Amino acid sequence: MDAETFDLFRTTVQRFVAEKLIPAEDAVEEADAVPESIIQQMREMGLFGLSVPEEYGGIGCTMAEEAAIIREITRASVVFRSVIGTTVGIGSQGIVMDGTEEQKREWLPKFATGEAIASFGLTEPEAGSDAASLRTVAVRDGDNYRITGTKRYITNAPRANVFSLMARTEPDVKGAAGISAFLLPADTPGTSLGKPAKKTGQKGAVTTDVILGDVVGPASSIIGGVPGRGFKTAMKVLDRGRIHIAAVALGMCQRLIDMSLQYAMERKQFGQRIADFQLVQAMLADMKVDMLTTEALMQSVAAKFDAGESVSLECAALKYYASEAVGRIADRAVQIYGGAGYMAEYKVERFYRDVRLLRIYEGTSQIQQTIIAKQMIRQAEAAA
Ligand code: COS
Repeated sequence: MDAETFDLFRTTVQRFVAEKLIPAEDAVEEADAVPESIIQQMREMGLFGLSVPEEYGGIGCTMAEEAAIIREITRASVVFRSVIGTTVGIGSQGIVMDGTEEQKREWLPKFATGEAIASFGLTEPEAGSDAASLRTVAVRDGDNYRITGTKRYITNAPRANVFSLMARTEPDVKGAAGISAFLLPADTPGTSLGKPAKKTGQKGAVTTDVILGDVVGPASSIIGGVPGRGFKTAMKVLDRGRIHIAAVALGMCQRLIDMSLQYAMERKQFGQRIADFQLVQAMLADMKVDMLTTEALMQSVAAKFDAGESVSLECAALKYYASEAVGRIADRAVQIYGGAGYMAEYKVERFYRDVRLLRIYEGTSQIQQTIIAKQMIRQAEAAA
């Protein structure tokens, strides 16, 4: 996309966020659901197809462009992003990165229009951070596999038309090497959903278990057609997803800073606006520094990703920093608002709860730390 077209697209998204999404935030929170009319508008704007290459009908954004658009969307409640999040990110990217041409042609055009929604199934009741210990099994039966297991906390499961899900095809192989990634249509007999999870925040984002009771999937539905490569596909998808999550954090950083600054400039105590007190200024300044640092890191990591460099360490560092930064910013926003910051009608308490998840999903901060440190050690060993 040339710069002018991209700017036009970004401006359209900004307008949509200001005119449609932000005004709908309270109703979404109240109903615990995003209205179908908004989802339809997102389809019409092409937002489900941000990351689908143009040859398959998508917008074909670079990572830097995707991050820029996601930042705009998450100036509204992060729940709206969640509607498109798994289709733009972790649900579809396994196919883009490792899928066969046939798999790409089958699914990507449908993701691009939002006709099909993709969801990602890695986590299980007994396999969270230790993803390679997953227990869902896929047993070969002629040209098919019979898949049995439970996938946990699956975002967009009730909306999904297809799951990119990881299962163990080699029962005797422990760990990562025995895992394959399947493309399983959500209406495959034997597939059912658990109850919607009651969450701390992000009301309107839907998350349930996906229960697989002897589900039959063809061997041709393995991503890339070769068993045993699913864990690596999942890890590559998560590397990229971590840049996306940092963009989610950046949008919310901006929103919370804008709200806090405005409130501090309006609210008066001791005869003057609280923005003129240096202890409040310290909080505003720290918020800004956190955001600027995240922005700079984002720019460098997204550029390296787009240049095809190996950036697992950098993706982990960015996700770690961005999600912790937005947590600190949300905490300071509540503090600047004072008593009002604890009250639902002022919204910052809601955003404070919403962004808490960013430090957990797509790899906890502690997992990011271990990825960074392990790679540092590996690089030092290789150089020795
Ligand atoms: N890209 C490509 N390949 C990767 C990779 C990456 N980013 N990370 C690991 N791999 C490969 C390794 O190279 C290794 O392959 P070989 O055996 O051929 O060398 C294989 O995958 C296993 O890697 P490793 O031994 O590092 O795996 P671990 O079991 O130690 O786990 C972590 C690695 C902790 C990084 C992984 O389990 C993880 O990311 N956990 C968090 C899961 C998560 O984010 N869950 C969120 C759910 S989705 S919302």
